[in-house]
Amino acid sequence: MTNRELAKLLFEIGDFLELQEVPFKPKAYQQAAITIDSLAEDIRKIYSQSGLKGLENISGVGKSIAEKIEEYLITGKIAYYEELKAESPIAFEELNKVEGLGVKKIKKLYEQLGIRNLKDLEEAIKKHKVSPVFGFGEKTEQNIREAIDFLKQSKGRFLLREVLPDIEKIENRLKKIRGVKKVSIAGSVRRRKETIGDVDFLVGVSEDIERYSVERIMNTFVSMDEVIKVVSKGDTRSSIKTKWGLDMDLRLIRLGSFGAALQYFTGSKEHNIELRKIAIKEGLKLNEYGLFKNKTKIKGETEEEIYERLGMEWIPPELREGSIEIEVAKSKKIPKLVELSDIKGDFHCHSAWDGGDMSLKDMAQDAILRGYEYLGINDHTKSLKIENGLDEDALLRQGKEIDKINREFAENNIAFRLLKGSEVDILKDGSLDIEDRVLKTLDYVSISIHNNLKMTKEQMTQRILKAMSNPYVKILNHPTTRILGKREECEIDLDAIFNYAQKRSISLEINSYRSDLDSQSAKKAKEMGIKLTIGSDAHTKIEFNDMTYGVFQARRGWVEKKDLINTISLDKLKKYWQLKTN
Ligand code: DGT
Ligand code: CA
Ligand code: CA
Ligand code: ZN
Repeated sequence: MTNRELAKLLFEIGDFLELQEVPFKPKAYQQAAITIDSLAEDIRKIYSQSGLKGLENISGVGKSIAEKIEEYLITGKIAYYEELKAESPIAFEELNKVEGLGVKKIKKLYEQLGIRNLKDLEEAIKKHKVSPVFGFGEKTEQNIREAIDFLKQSKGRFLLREVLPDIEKIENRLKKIRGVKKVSIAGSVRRRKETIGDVDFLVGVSEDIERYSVERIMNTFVSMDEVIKVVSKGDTRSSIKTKWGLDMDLRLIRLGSFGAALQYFTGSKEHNIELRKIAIKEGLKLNEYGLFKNKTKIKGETEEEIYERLGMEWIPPELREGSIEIEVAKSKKIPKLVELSDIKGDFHCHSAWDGGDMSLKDMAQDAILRGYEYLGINDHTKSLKIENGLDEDALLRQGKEIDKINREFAENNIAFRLLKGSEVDILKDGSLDIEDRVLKTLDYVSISIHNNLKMTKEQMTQRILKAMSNPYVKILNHPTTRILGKREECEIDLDAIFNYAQKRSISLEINSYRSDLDSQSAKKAKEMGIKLTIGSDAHTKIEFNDMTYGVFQARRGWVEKKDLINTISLDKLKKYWQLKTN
């Protein structure tokens, strides 16, 4: 993920410059960061093909920034960044992680209270020093306190979305080591949990592997560029700490036991305990080396044969949480879970109109390349001023542009359609941010809560129910407003929301970026017959890829293709939502 890492660095350079009140430069760095983050192409490839000139050709990247990118690609570092960081009295990275704190607030806290890091901030909050600082009300102090607690709680766990590409890169590298026959990721990563504690790699080798081969595999693993500390190194297991702070284990497994090890180390622990009980009932013994009868190994090479011998279907890792999956597998009723390739469109993405960086046409073209049949443009609305929310007029104008693009597709016989949507803000009183006369011109209306999150459960629920009563609403986005890793869900009566969604055939979104709905709630909605959608919430091209993580979330909620709306074809969608054909 060089693009993203680099973008983060450049963004931080911008932040440091902003802290120092340097004019203009911060914007330039931040703009370059946003562009690079959204590049479809790997920046290393651009550089290897076209050198410094290629970098300068990226829009928003001037000579000076291009040189810093080059330095990063060659050395893995930017000296200018290191200098700024060393010079800065503030542990900016740390403070910036606190939800609700940005450059301006951090600067004010430093200037007025001398707060340099998280510890200082905690102290100041304890002594109620923060609220009197102008611009910081009682409520902000409370919010900051909660955000710090949240940070501390989630410490040590990583968002799968943020680390999986790096993990897969390492997986692929392991596959290429001589002597390695098989590689699989196990543990919570294989179960596609939304957060993971560490990474568990299994490496399969032949029964008669030579010592030097074992050495080579382990040496390669512990000497990768990403390693900052070797925790342990042995013949069957090694552990490392990576530069991201993420720990990784590698276990060497003989192929004859690979399935058993994969089953065991995939977990979850709860699932394993249940499974072992079943083995015992059958007079067998199950462990990471195999399934044994007396002292003889009867199964071990593949997971499938182990589950089969225990009288059940193979269970997708996403379902292995020790709930009902084993019962269901015994009666051979494990559903066929939704897959990324089932997805035919995305209803949640943002265009340049509301501050994203994709033109409508760019977005459509990207969606076509992904094999989508439709893409719903779902920009924010006017009450979200920082997001450049659209007002009624803008939405109508945008609708005209979408019509025009769709006409071009039709003329060229391209069976693809941009849909006119909107992510209409639910105001404090539950009314919608856009008038009905405009809502009715759209293909679909999706609604979201973004502000005033601290209401009582009763108030919040009433607010959402009222918004859902608008006749044009088709989707309730991120129903609990949680942003995994950043913000807890708000107080809300999900049962009431689900009941009403069921009654009015309103679809609920699984938002990829926020992991909201969570998998348990998604399962419940599915069981009630509520149709779900998975939305990427992309603001940049690269974020369309986040659909993958929404699919994982859905799979963990037992969701099938038929439970989703954005798995149906354009033709079916036209009927389902009664879209006007054009
Ligand atoms: P994580 O790393 O916290 O996100 O979660 P996991 O599930 O990856 O847990 P981890 O890395 O501690 O262990 C990997 C798997 O190994 C776990 O899912 C199941 C198996 N395992 C670990 N410890 C035990 C245990 O004490 N009993 C059983 N039955 N299985 C275990
Ligand atoms: Ca793990
Ligand atoms: Ca582990
Ligand atoms: Zn959105």
